[in-house]
Amino acid sequence: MPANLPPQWFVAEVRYREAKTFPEKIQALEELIRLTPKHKGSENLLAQLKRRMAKLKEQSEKQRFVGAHGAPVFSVKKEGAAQIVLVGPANVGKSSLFNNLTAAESEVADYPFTTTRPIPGMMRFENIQLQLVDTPPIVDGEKSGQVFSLIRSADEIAIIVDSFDQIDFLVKEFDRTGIFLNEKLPDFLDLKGQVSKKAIIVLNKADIKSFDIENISQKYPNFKIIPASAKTKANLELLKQNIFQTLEIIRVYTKSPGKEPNYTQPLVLKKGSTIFDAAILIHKDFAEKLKFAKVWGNSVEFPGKQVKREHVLLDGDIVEFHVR
Ligand SMILES: Nc1nc2c(ncn2[C@@H]2O[C@H](COP(=O)(O)OP(=O)(O)O)[C@@H](O)[C@H]2O)c(=O)[nH]1
Ligand SMILES: [Mg+2]
Repeated sequence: MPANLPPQWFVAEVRYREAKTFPEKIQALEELIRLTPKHKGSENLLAQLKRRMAKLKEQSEKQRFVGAHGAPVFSVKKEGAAQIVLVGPANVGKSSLFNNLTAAESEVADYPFTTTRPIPGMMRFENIQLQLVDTPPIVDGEKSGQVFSLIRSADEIAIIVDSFDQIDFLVKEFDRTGIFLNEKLPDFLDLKGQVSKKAIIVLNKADIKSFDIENISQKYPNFKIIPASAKTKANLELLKQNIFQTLEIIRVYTKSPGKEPNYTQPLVLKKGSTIFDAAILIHKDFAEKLKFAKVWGNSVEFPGKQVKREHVLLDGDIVEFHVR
């Protein structure tokens, strides 16, 4: 059912979007809520706006205490097809998992705060390299600002815990600091500082802990939840696969007419990408000269099908570009 928004609503929406300070934002959002029709068709929108208001007020409150200057920000140069940041409380086994999954080495100990700075390492998954980043523990949104800045620039985060209630705590902290997990931000509410992140939950120490997976899945339906053990190495392959799947990226192999595909260097694209997107990745000029392509793989009904630039690719497809 359409929301049938009045013209003033859109004016108020622009004002809201352009508001810089929290008081301005809150005022503009109040106006927006007032102008939203109260009927069945606008129910969802209204609920969304109210949720946003609650969050804004909370953040505004928080900012009063934090002050303007935060700690220096961590940053880790991205390498490979994507960057995945491992986060979680102290002593849950982040560094142990990191050491098992990558060729790098991060210090492990049975006391908290062994890891004091981010450590990058490469994890091979099939024919691509993904960058993992080990981090110091998250204490809370304020004390762990540096980890939160890493999260904001990551392509995915792996939330590592060894007990159920730690998930609740972390998800609340992310929410509070404007990090939305596995949730799309509505376009018209795209506020500065709010980000949407892909995330996976890892229940580590499965060798000594028992987790009520069903209960956890019910509570966090948007997440892939993987029990694993850095100690016995149980489920580490499954974890890799799920880290990859959560990224929602596809690998596409290029070939020249009459030649074999290049399987060693796939083009890595966002899920939903087209032939044109793939061509742009090679070169903008190349994409402009594109006439058509031939595709082998899951996205076509038969091998070698000729497709247009709008054709949506799937993981594992092979593409032969034809240019003017
Ligand atoms: N039983 C068991 N112990 C683990 C596992 N992973 C890590 N540990 C232990 O937990 C402690 C903390 O590990 P560490 O990797 O330093 O945790 P971090 O602080 O999250 O980086 C160490 O004593 C590890 O040996 C696991 O899967 N099972
Ligand atoms: Mg550590």
